[in-house]
Amino acid sequence: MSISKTIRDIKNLKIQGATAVAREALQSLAAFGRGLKKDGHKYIVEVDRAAAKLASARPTEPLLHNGLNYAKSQLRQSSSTEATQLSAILEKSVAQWLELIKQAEDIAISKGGKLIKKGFNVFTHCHSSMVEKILINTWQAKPFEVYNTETRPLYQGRITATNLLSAGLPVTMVADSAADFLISKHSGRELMMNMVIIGADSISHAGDVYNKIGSYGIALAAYEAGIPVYIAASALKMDADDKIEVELREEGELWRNRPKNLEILNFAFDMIPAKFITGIICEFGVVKPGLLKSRVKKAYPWLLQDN
Ligand code: RUB
Repeated sequence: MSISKTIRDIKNLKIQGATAVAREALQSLAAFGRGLKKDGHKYIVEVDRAAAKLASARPTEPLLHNGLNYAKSQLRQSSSTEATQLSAILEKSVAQWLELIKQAEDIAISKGGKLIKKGFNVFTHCHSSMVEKILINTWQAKPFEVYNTETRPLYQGRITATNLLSAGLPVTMVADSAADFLISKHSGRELMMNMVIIGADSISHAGDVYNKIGSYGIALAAYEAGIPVYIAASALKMDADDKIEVELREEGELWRNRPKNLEILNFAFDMIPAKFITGIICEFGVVKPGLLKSRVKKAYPWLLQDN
């Protein structure tokens, strides 16, 4: 896919979720590199330019930003100057990044599955491919119930519900505004959630997690009710600069024909403080949020170079 089409699809959420965004963007960078007929420095400058455009398509996505930086650094380290050789390096670095994501997913599926017990009520929010994979892969062996949110304003919860239902899992949906009450003890014994499991877009060095707007309230309600909150996400989502910028999206997503002069703040994401998080399910197993940075430093020393 061309860079501009990929950016369009990412911006309008045809491609959604941190992993899909990173995957598609990196693949389109590799395709762009294949078609580039410039040698040496000019090749690198063009790739940098395309990577910058892809990075700005969604500002709250370190899996994308770190992947682009990885591919750019591999190009810079090479002594090759011919376009065909540079293209092969770019292609290889993208393949390596995608393989790291895949390995993280495989481990998370197995480690995350162990946390779910037969008969559990599991609560999730938005649509995370990582969470979806964990739930689907675990359910056959030990059936449980899933509760999820519709996820306003763009209803990504419907993607989760549809995909889980097609895989045979029972799903009950609530409005976003009902999530905190459902999770609280006041919704009654039968509706007690056993765990919350949600994805992540970005992880700070202290282990705070940025995810779809609404995640903070859900985690707060779970913390108050003593329900464990797990985040399923590759550690490659750690924000290298630790300066995450929360994406503000177009006002019309919230109200297309809104009254004139109405100000709308359409936050795409919010932040769950590390203290509400029981564990991050990732390629290192289930890790306490405060300990993730040291694991990242060891496994991916290039990711946090100056930090
Ligand atoms: C999606 C979202 C997901 C994370 C993780 O938001 O918040 O929970 O991106 O997804 P949006 P994954 O729909 O705005 O992209 O586990 O697939 O990486």
